Amino acid sequence: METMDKETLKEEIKKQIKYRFRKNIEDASKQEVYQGICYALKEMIIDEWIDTHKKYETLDSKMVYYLSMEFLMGRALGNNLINFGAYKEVAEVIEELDAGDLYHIEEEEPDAALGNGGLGRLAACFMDSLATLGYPAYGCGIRYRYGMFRQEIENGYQKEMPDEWLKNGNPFEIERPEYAVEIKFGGHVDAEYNENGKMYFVHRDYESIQAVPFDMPIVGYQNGVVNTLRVWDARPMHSFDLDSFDRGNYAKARENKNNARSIVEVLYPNDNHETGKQLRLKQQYFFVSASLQTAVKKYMQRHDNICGLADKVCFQLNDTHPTVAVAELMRILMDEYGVEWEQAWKITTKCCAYTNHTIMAEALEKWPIALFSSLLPRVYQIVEEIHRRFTEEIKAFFGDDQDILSRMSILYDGQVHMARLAIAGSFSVNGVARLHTEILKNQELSDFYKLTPEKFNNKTNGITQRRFLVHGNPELSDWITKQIGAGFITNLPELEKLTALADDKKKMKEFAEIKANNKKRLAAYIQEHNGIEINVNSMIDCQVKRLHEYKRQMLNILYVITLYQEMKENPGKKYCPRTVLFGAKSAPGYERAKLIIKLINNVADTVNNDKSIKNQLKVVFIEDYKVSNAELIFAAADLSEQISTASKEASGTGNMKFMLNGAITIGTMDGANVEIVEEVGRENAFVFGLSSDQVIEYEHNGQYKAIEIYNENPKLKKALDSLVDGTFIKEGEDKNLFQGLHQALLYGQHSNIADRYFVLADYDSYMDAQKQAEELYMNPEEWNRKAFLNVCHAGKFSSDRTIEEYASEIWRLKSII
Ligand code: 26Q
Repeated sequence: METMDKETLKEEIKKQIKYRFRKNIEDASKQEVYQGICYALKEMIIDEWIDTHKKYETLDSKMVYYLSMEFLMGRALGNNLINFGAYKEVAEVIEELDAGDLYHIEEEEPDAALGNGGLGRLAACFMDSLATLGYPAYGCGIRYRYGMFRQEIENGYQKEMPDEWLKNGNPFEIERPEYAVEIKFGGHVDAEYNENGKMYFVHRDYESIQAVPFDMPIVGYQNGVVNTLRVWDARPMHSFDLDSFDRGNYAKARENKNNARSIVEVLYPNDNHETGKQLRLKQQYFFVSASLQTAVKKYMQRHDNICGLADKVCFQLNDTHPTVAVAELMRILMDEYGVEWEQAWKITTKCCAYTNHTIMAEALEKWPIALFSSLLPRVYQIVEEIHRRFTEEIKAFFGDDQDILSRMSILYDGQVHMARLAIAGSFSVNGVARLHTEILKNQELSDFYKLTPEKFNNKTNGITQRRFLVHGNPELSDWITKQIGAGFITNLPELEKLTALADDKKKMKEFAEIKANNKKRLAAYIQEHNGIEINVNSMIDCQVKRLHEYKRQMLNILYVITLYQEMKENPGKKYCPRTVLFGAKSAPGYERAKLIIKLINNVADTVNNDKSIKNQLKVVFIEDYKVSNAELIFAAADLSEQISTASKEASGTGNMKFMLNGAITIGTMDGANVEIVEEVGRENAFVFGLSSDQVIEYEHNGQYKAIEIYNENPKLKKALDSLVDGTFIKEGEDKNLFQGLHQALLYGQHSNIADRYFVLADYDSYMDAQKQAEELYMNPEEWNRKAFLNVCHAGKFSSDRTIEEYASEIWRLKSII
């Protein structure tokens, strides 16, 4: 907040460039200017960063440790400048120095893509809100050498390229070798007895790896608070094994070194899908153990009795990925601090809280016992004992019911069930949207809910308006500030005050112009990165999110195909001009998802090159969808596609980002869409499709027959059959390329369930909803008004609200401001 005057700022930037690159600013590249600004800014925030942590210590604040395998941060510079309150000054200074413009300099920064999608981005939004609200918090994660892969589209196919985000260094991070800790893998455990005959356990013949923390500043919004995201790097314990070195085997001596680093080499690029790879479990234990050891050590520096830990520390588990924390905390308490089991369990279950992000069965984490116990022998022993006691508890409550035990046992069928361990070891279990939490309580986790109803609670997700409005859509943000002041930047419900302007023609025209400008900005990006020209006067219709069958990009492309076929049948007819944008990464091993990407690209090719369509329909697959280009897309969108099969999308957060930027939702009653529609009013959205109850009912009774729908609906039949009649097959391609997709929808493939995600069931009502959208779009004033009301009613969906709820209802934190 202590900003410098502009002249000092200029000197500082020039100085940084000079010392780091031996260059004067006029000779510096854009990358060098970018780094110069980062280091100058770092200098400005460093005192507040130090002071924030001093304050936490002096106040002996209770602290939340947000344990997450993923932090999808995106770029830091722009946001740090905004939150620090120096964005406009720096932008001016850069221009005065003739060093380019800030928008383009920001593009020099690679996205920190240490996450897959929603779950990782949520963690990043939470970091921003925690700092802005002044809550004592650490984000704890892994410093992956390679984050989410860079996506290239080649011939319509996804190609994965390594994400070398650290290539030019990471200006904001600080390495903290003095806080390195030891992590132990493998070996075996021996029981021994001390002189009093008390048994204790010794872990022997393990392999040690060193965890070295890197700290990244999380700047609160103009409040003097700077929190820390701490990501762990892995190193060999000793730089090389002297023993083998002495024997002259240098290569062997280096081997161990490579092994250690392989733990943090790469983010697993699977979203909502479990893989069961040993290295993944290593990653989990690695960062959890490092974070917990550090938290406990820090606590013990200020307190003499470990028993009060839960008064000062809370570990929030971001999904089951860090669940080994439950057993690791038990281990630390018992083996390192001599706490007895009962007492240790009390402490642990007062410290841990678990957030569930999915009900998709294939995402549930399970580890083969053999793998788990050989990698973490001592931790496994503890899991066994937790299991034994939990089983007693289940039996005492439900009786000896094998069905119930098969659904609740931590150890079952040769596997460690992580969600069950997380629930048993936590005092809080939360879902991420109201509907999702209800499904957890009444369906997926109903046994656990019966056993411990007091643990269950909802925390509807949110997003940070600092990134997704102030930074991503500066024109709209400035305009809103002119209308109602800047209060919404830290208090999003103030957007409600805008509602009064909905009847003011002039203001509504200004609002529409901002959207038009943002479309031009996006068009320039697409032109530069995809080489495609888009019609900025068309409806910008966006579906950007991970590629997953349950998210139903398939339903969207089927509509596109239908529309295309209609246009071909009615050559003279005038249609609502539409640009359909897709952005999506597929897990590299998810073949059907990859085929859907190929289908979208082939449809795009056919449609975009068909002269008879004129400018009425265009399809664009945006390569390498990521946080930084997402910001541009949200700002420019007219229509927000949120079309998952009801009950499958836990919350969604892209839906909120679109709403905040004045796009209208076309969506199912799934996840947070339910609450979005509740806030904005059903008349200001396009709602369609089966309800979650209907979907769940079909899943139970097996009565759903996709083939009947197909046979009874000629339009749908025509659209679907175009997948197998060669319409979208290019020269030289296998004419059966898309047969698998056709098959999966009509008859089922591999899994043998036809149309698992009810695409055909929702096709008709989706068509209707799309027709309504087109009709409304042809009436620009009406469209604009509804889009505007979406902005006005987006206040609930700030992650500030979400974090306030976590802080008061789960963590019991006190703000330092
Ligand atoms: C698990 C095991 C092995 C490898 C990878 C994984 C893995 C990785 C990522 C499993 C799941 C994820 C990510 C899940 C996710 O992003 N879930 C989304 O969370 C959002 C925030 O709560 C919700 O809005 C979305 O609805 C939900 O899909």
